[in-house]
Amino acid sequence: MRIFLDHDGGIDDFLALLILLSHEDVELLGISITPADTCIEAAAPATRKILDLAGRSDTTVAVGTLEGPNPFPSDWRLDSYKVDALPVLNQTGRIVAPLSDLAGHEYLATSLMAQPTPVHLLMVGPLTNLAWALDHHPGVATKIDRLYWMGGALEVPGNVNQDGHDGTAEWNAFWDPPAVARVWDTNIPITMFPLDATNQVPLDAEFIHAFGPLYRHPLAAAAGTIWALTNGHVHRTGIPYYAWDTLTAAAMLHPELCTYREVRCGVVTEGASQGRTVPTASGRLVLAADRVDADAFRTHCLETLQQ
Ligand code: AGV
Ligand code: CA
Repeated sequence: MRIFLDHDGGIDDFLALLILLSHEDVELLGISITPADTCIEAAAPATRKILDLAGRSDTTVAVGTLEGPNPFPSDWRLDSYKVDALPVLNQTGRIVAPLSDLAGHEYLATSLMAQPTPVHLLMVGPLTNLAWALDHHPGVATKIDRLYWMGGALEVPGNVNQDGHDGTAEWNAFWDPPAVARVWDTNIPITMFPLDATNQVPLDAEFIHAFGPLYRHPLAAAAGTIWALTNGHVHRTGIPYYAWDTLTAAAMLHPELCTYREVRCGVVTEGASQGRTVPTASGRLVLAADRVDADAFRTHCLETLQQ
């Protein structure tokens, strides 16, 4: 399966990458990073170190420079510095996986345009880079077999908790609402993984502890260590940390982990509900992940990451 990944450098994004790397049949064509839920200067080396750890140092990473209107909280963004410093990712003291000379959006567009046949595009952050690519290289739409996107909230509350916002939006949509509208305005087949689905996969200490006995497997050691950084989140905030992006990556490769339903939805681009994805009869048709087999997902993570 040929896949291009765009992630935005959150803890969960690195786990999504680890899931891709744990599948031998995944041909990872390249990675662009969106500077959203991250400090990009830490996210780029962390991403390259994960590629090196997985023996995929031939994969190129491109640093995104485009920003949406609504910044992420800085304490979330700083998590990327913790990931980049983890001993499990710094065992050799050097980085091999190359950095692109191109900015993230340009690398995404160029890589897709170079594909002989359409590929899967996995986006686990805002849609900013793809929106730019569509505006500047309209042909990219024909190079995407299907977009798999972690984002949106359909029948459940959003997760944005900011002054002036009504809380109906999910963060990846809220960071850059016009980008969602731009992507919606295409014929690209889309499977979205909204909070309705990802709310079913909160992380808990028992699951994270289960990686301990797998520590001799490099990808499991990295996954367990990175996930351990989220431990206690629920005690500090009252809200669990979820496997939002990890589920999206796993279900792209193993669709049977979820059920799906067709939904028509629009996106609010301005005002107090900006970033809200609203089911409406006049909206754009997408496939939305619905029910999740959470036990199968957890088992899948534990089994595949020990490859
Ligand atoms: O809204 C979910 C998205 C996912 O792509 N991100 C985290 C995942 O990478 C934003 C987010 C929501 N709540 C968060 C987030 C939290 N408590 N910490 C960090 N990021
Ligand atoms: Ca993310």
